[in-house]
Amino acid sequence: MQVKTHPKTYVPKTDGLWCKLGMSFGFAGTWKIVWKTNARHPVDAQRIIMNRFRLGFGVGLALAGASAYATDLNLAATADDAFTAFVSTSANSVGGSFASGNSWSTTFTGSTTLTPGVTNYLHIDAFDVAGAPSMFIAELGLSDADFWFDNNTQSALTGDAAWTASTVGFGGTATTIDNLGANGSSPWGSRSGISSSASFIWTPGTVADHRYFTLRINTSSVPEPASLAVIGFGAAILLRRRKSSKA
Ligand SMILES: [Ca+2]
Repeated sequence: MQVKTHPKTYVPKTDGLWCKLGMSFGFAGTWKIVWKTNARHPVDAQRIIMNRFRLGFGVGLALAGASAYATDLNLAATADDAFTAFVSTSANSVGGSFASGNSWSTTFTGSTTLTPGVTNYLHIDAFDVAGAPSMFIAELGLSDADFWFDNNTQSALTGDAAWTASTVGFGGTATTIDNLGANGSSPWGSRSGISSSASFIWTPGTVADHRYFTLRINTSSVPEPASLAVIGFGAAILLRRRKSSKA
C-alpha cells in the first residue's frame, strides 16, 4: 500500500483511501473548501471526509459541485425506422430526451447524466414509419460503478433479459419481446458502433404501433451532495460549540 506523506492527506489504516482538503477563493471574497479523494464510492467519500472533521479539521464543508458524483449513461443505438431515448426517475413517466435517430443504417449516439441516489430508467420510444420490417438495437454503458444495470455490470445490450416492453406506454401493460437475431443478422446486417452481441428486438403487434422499451438503472441510496455539505457545516458548528463550552 502506498502511504501518502502529504501533511493534509488523511490515510485510513485499513483500506488505503485518502482525502485531501484545500481552499478555493472566488469573487468578492467568497471561498469554499474543495476536496479530492481516491474513494470511488460516495459512501466511502463521505466516511473519510467525516473522519477529517473528527480529526479536528473544524471548518465548513462546501463540495465543489455535484460533478464528483455524476454518472453518465452512454447510448449507441438505431431503429427501423426511428427512436427517441429518454432518461427518467420513474418507470411510468417519460423523462427528458437525450438521443434520437430516424435511419436504421446509421448508428446514433447520445449521453446524459443520471440523477444520483435514485433508480433511473432508460426509456426508448421506438416506432415504425415505413412498414415492416421493424427493430430496435442498442448498446448502453455507465461511466462509473455508482450505477449498475440488472446484470450487475455497467454494460447492457438489447437482448438482455432485463428489458421490459409495452405497446401502451412507459409503465403500461407489459408485452413479450421478440429477439430477431444478433447484430449482423439479416436483413439489417452489422450495425457499426454496436456490440455484435446486441440483438435486434421488437414486440408482437401491429407494425405501425409505437414500442416502449425500458431498462432499469440501479444505485444505492446515498446522501445528495447538498446533504453532505449540510452535514459538514453541522459538524463544524458542533466542534465550535464544544471548543467554546470548554473555554
Ligand atoms: Ca420499417
